[in-house]
Formats: sequence, C-alpha cells, structure tokens
Amino acid sequence: MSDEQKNRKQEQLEKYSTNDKGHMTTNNGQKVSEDEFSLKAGERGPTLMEDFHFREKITHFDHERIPERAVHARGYSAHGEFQVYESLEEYTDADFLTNPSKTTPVFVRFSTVAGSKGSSETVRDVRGFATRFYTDTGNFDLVGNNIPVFFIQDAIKFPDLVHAVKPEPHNGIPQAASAHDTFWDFIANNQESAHMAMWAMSDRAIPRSFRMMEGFGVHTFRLVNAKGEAHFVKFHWKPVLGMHSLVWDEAQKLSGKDADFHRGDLYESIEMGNYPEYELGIQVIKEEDEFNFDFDLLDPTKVWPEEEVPVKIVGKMTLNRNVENVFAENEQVAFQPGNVVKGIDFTNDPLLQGRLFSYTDTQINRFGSTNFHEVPINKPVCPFHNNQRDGFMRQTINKGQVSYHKNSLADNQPEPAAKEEGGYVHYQERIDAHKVKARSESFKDHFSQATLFWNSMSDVEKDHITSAFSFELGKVQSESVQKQVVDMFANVSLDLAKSIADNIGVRAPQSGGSDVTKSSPALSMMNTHFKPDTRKVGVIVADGFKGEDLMTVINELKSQGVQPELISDKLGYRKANDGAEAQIDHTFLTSESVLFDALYLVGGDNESQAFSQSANYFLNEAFTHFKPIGATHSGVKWLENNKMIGKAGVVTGDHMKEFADDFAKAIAAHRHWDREIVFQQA
Ligand code: HDE
Repeated sequence: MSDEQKNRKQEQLEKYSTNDKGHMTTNNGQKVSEDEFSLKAGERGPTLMEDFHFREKITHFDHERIPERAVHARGYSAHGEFQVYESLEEYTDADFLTNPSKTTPVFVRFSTVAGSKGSSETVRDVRGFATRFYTDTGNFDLVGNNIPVFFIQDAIKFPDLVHAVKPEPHNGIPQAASAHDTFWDFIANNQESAHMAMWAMSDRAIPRSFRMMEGFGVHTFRLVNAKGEAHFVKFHWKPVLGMHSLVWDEAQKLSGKDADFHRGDLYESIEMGNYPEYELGIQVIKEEDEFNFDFDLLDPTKVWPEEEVPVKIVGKMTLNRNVENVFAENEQVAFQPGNVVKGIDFTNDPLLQGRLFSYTDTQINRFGSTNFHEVPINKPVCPFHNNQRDGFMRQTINKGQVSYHKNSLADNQPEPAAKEEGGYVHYQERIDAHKVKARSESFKDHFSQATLFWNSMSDVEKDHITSAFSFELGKVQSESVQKQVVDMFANVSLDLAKSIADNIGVRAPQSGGSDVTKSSPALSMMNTHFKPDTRKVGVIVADGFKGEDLMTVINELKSQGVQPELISDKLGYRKANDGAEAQIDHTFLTSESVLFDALYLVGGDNESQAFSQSANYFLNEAFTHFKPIGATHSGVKWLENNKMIGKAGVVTGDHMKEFADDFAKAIAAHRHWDREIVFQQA
C-alpha cells in the first residue's frame, strides 16, 4: 500500500508495528543464542535460576491474558473509512459530519454478548456493532448493537440482566445461550424487556454475516450545531448487501462445524477485496417535538418507527483492512460511549447515562490502569494534552515542570479551548427536578411496540419467532417460569402465546391480546435488499463432468459477484470428460452444506455410490435450510431422486448461461421460504 493510500490511523499504528525479523533478543535487547534448551547444571541436571531468558519467556507467558470483557467477550474487528455524503451542518458541527471531502478512519468491532471469548459465533444473541471514528477532533465511539432497542430502561439493572443470561452460577451451563431458566425468569419478572425479547427471538439474532446486519446506536443522542441548536437523533447503520439471517438449525450446526464462521466470513471478504459497506442513517426529531410521540424519546426500549420518522442516509462506511494482531487491536480496543466530539451530545436516557460510567470503569479492570488510552488502537489521531499524569504503564513522557491548571510557570499551558476554538460545550439543557429513585410514567408501556414488531413480521418471520420461543422455553426446566413467560407474551399476541403454550405443553392463556394494529414495514427483514454478491456456492463435482459447461456457469456466476467453491470426495483435481481439470477446494469431509449459501450439483459420469450418498446428504440439508439449489447434467438425478424438481428455489437447465442467470436470481433471494419440506428418500 502506498503512503498516500494510508489513512492517518494506519500511519499512526505502523509506528508501533514490527515484523520481528532478524536475531532473537531478550526484551532488554541482548541477542539470544539458544531458545530450545533452558540453562541446566549438566545435561540432566536442574534448571538454573540465572537463565534470564528462560525466566523472562515464562513470566511473560504466565501474564499473557487480560480479563475478557464482562459482556461482548467474543468479537472481531476490522479497519475502514467513513465519509459523509453532504454536510450535516444544519444539525451538527461535528467536523467529520460536515465535510464531505474528508475521509475519517474507523475501527469496528462486532461481537456476541453472552458467550465467553472462545464461544461459537452463530448462537442466538444480540450482536454488538461498535464503531470508533478517529476524527480530526478526537475519537467518537458509537457503541451500538444490531437490535435498535434494549432489554432494560435503567443502567442499574444491567448487572441483573447479565447475571441472568450468563451461564447459571451453580453449574456454569449453558455457554453463550439464553435458552435457560434464569434468563427467562428475568424476562418474565422485568417486563420492560418484552420488546427486545421479541427481537432476540427473531431472525435478527442469528445473522448470516456481520456484513449483513443493521447497526443501531440504540439511545437517543443529540446533534448540536454551531449555533448551539440541538436535535434529538438516532443513529443507524444499513448494510449495502441487505440484512439476512441463518436458519436456526443451520446456526446450531454451524456452531460445531465452524465456531469462527462470522469472523472467518469478515476476514475472508476483506482479504478478497469484497469490502463490507454500511450507510449511516439518522432519524432526527426537533427539540420542540419531544412530547409529540406515543413513546418517550428517552426510553431505550422504543424504536422511532421509520415510517413516522424517516431515516435520512447521510454517509458510508467501508471496511477495507483486516486487523494484523487480534490482541493488540481487537482485544485492546476500549470503546466508551462517553467518547464524543463537539457537535454530538447525550440525552437523559437512563441507560445511556449509566453506560457513561461503566465503560471507563470496565476498561480500568481489563487494563489494570487508566492509561489504556495510550495503547495504539485507542489513541486519537489528533494531538491530546492535559495534566493527567503517571499511573501503571504510563508511556508518554510529559516534559516540563508544570502539570496543573491554572499556572503561570508554563504560560498557562495546556489551556482550555473556547467554543470557537473547538472546545466542547455541553448542551445547556434546563433541569428543574426533585432527586428521586423512580421511573417516569412515560416509560411504562412495555407491550405496544412489542406488538408493533409482531404485527410487522411476515408469516415466515412469525413462524420463526414462535419456534424460537418454543425452543428457548422448551429448554427451561421450571414450569412456573414457562407459564409466566407465556402469560407475559399474551400481552403481545394471544395467538403467539397459545402456539408457544401448545408447543411446550403448558396451559394456554385464555385472555390477553393487544389492541395495537399498527405495523412498520421497515422492521421486517423481507423488505431488505437482495443481491447475489459475495454469496458462496458449493459446487459438487465428480470425475467425468462437462468441462466447458462448468466453466461457463462458474464464470457467469462470478460475473454476478457469486463465489463458487468446488467440493468433491477428495482434494486435488477432478477430470472433465473433455480433458479439462478442475481444482477442488473442499471435500465432503472438510466442508458441510451449512458453510454455503447455495449448492450447485454437477456430478460427473464417474461417481461412486459413496459420492452419491455424500452429495445427497449435502443436498437434503441445504434443502431443509431453504437454500437455493442448482443442478445440471448428472447433478439433476439427485433432485429427481429426492422429488425436488420444480420446488421453490430449485433451478435446473440445459443452456448454461440461462441456467446461471436463473440460479443467480435464486441465490439473490437468499432463502426460499415457500418450499415444502421433502424428506430424504431412502
Ligand atoms: Fe454495553 N458494555 N452496557 N451495551 N456494550 C460493554 O464494556 C454496559 C449496552 C455494547 O466491542 C462493556 O468494554 C452497561 C447497550 C457493545 O469492545 C461494559 C449497559 C448497548 C459492547 C458494558 C450496557 C451496548 C459493550 C463490557 C447498560 C447497545 C462491546 C466490555 C446501561 C447500544 C464493545 C466493555 C466492544 C460492552 C456495560 C448496555 C453495546 C461492561 C452498564 C444498550 C457493542 O462496560
């Protein structure tokens, strides 16, 4: 990469990077002559303490771990850039949002919430979507999720929520899952969680890829312009590829087949130049309209329906560089919702207010020091100066005699900046109130938007939500908890509650239901973008295939952005009947249908019975996961044997180019829900 192409953050990080080439040394620089044998008194004698190299190597190893994040421990990151389309000066004087010619470096960390650092990535869970903008006026951290609302309304309840969802303390089970008693006991007894629980049971909680999820700032923030005028704002990230999910059975199987499925997908896409892109959207409400809605703007369990408050698309983020060291970047990044820049301010959302405290505190625990801002990934790209000094692992050598304000000995440096010089001035909201430990009446409607969400779902999405509840509650041991949850969700939809009750064998609620009839089409994943780009197709090939035809289909699919990968019974090359050869990427043993978005069955003249069995297994699994399936030549017989010809999303054809076009359309559709499940024939 040329120097001009490097953004400011990359340039800064490179100063701290090393390739570790050349002679091995100790940490004090002495060259090491031997790294396999410790110093001993005789070849068979005891190890000697004076082996400084041995002591240093072992000690460093013993201290390699830092505490994993209390939540969002399992995550993966990438670097990129953000650019605003047009100046947003009407709303904000944030430098990076007012200058369309400016490219701002970003670092994004995606995560699951409940699981430990080593847990699987395709579990049912909320995904973290934390973005740091390294702006020229300081770091702005938009520490969001892929779900726009939260389980609780006040930060004081966060430890309770997290204790409930984490593995149960007496036996440490289950890992990275909400399908257990304490989580659902929490939900039933803290009913502000109803709306978020609906989202968590929807397909949003099992994304196909980090590249195909929306992101949300969740809280209401304020944008403040140069005149000091404020607007309420909610931030959105909209993935250019649209938002798409796995199916639950597939997600569970993937957990075993590839626990790194999401990070692998992100890493590989960036390596291949398929840079994930997300557009930034804002919803804006004027200060004077604060009380004109049927929900409280400060309540983080509420969305602003996009049909009522449109999302204005204002810029784009492109992730174009992988991390180079997962510990140094992904582990050590220390996000803080309190990292704002002038032009962006907080509101009194009680969840947001609590987060302003928690993140700094948790970083001090993880790093053992308040100096975590000096770690390269956390350093702003603009200069930073103040009179904070010392502490564990301080890196900066602050020169001079003076470390206090005000002073005369150093000409009163560093000195606060006036507003015109970029100084941050908190929005002067007038507060006239009693100190109370209480919650506003306007926060007490827990079910209207949960019903709005339910009403907005397609039939397929409703089925998936019902199944997810039935799975989760089916794992709950306490019948009382099961019953409480069913009764709670009768407030959202009596049909939903009755179906769950029926599935899990508890008494169905007789009354309930909601009089909310509104829906919000933007909430349904059926109304997203559908594209074939970057979709992985497993191509099943045996010896004796038609070489030219296969190349035509593969090239056509590639030209539409699809990524075909060849699967056979062995690695190496398969021979076509016209003498051509195809290199195989995976075997039936090293891959699985769940690793692909679609299957293309080609077969060949010389398939063994074992080959046919494996191909059938892949086909049936992909079919039950509603995946697009294409077949030509001898691959068609597997479809015939399984009575799948003519089913939704099943494409066959004799003309290769036409077939590839039809298949690419089926791939773009993501999943074919109207498919009737056909069970594998004997
Ligand atoms: Fe977090 N959250 N959170 N959270 N959160 C953390 O900070 C916390 C909340 C979110 O990739 C922790 O650095 C409290 C909402 C993300 O590094 C911790 C409350 C939203 C990440 C913490 C919330 C989030 C975290 C753990 C209730 C979406 C991962 C490690 C008031 C808007 C960031 C860490 C990363 C991480 C506290 C609620 C998103 C303990 C007290 C709401 C994406 O500080």
